[in-house]
Amino acid sequence: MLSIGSNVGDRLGYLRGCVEGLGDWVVAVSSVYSTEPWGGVAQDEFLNAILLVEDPTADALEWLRRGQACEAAAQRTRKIRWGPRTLDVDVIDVELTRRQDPELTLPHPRAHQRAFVLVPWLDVAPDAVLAGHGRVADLVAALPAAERRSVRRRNDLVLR
Ligand code: A4P
Ligand code: MG
Repeated sequence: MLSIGSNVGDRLGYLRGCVEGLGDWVVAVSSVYSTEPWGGVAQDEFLNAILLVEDPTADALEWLRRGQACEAAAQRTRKIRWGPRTLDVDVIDVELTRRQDPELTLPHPRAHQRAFVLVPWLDVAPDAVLAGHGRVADLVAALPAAERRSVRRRNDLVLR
C-alpha cells in the first residue's frame, strides 16, 4: 500500500502521473484529500491519496524503488525534511511485513498518527490492519479531533 502526496505546482497532475506510471500494478485508488501539512513546517496544503498496488514479482524494496522512480519523474528535490515537495511516495505496508531499517521501515513509522494516510486507506480497504497497531478504522477513531479535521475529501478531483 502506497501513500502519495504533493504540495508544490500541479499537485493533481503529479499524483496522476504516479498512478499512470505504476500502470496495471494499481488495483485501487482512494479519493483525493486536501490535507493540512503535518510535521510543523509552514507550507501549502497537500493533496494526498492511497494506492493499493499488486505485483507478485515485487518485494517491499522494489516498491520503494518504484515509488522513488515516480518521485524522480516528478522532478522531486529533497530540501527540508517534512518540507514541500512535488511528489512524495511512502510505502506504508507490504502484506504486514515488519522491517526496522532506515532504508525501508515497515510499516511506515508515522502512518498510525497520520489522518492523511489512515482516512484515505479506509476508502479502499475498510477492514485494513496496520501491523503492530491494529485496525485502521480504530486508529482513525482514536485520532485527536483536530487531526481528523485536517483532511477533507475532494469529490471534485479524481485520479483516474
Ligand atoms: N524510508 C524508510 N522507510 C520508508 C518507507 N516506508 N517509505 C526512507 C518510503 N521511504 C522510506 O525519505 C527519506 C528516506 O526514508 C528515504 O531515503 C527512504 O529510503 P524522503 O522521501 O527522502 O524524505 P522525506 O519524505 O522528507 O522524509 P520522511 O521522514 O520520509 O517524511 P515523510 O514521513 O515521508 O513525510 N503532510 C501532509 N498533509 N501530507 C503529506 O504527504 N508528507 C510529509 C513527508 C510531511 N508532511 C505531510 C506529508
Ligand atoms: Mg517520504
